[in-house]
Amino acid sequence: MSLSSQPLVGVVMGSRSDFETMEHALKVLQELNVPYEVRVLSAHRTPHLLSSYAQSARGRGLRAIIAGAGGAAHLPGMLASFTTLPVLGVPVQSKAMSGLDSLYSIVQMPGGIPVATFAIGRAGATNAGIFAASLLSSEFPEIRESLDSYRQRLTQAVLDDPYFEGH
Ligand code: RP5
Repeated sequence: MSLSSQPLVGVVMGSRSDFETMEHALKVLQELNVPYEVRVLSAHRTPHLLSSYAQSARGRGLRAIIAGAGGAAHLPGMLASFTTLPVLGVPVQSKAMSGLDSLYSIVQMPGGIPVATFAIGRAGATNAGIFAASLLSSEFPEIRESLDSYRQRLTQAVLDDPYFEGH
């Protein structure tokens, strides 16, 4: 299928304060030519909006949802309870517990309602973006090509490093 500007991935965060982390998912989605939309939705502060967003997501053409939250991070699990789309959870690094609370909240889903859980913070947000692109890569050849060249650039950066043992 060919790409249009229609969003394929929803990037959701529990608070505007999560943006500094979640922008790394947005950056890599952009780099990989994946059309996305962004929303701030809270499991605690806007539960009704969260449910309508998740329940309408598949019908609006989304293929996956990336959800980042910190602390008592119910957002990814609650989204997953309202949709069977893949939900990719990013634990945001909290101040009180350095993100371990967020990680445990997101990763410990009961059997039956999965959330694919990524690393705490920036690496997790980046990898969630790349993983969403991987999920789309069989359906959209342009995304597969973007992923291939992204991987080649990572490899080349190592080969170009003056401390690389081949130099
Ligand atoms: C969570 O609470 C959010 O995902 C955020 O990481 C955390 C703190 O939110 P704020 O108090 O900064 O809005 O729901």
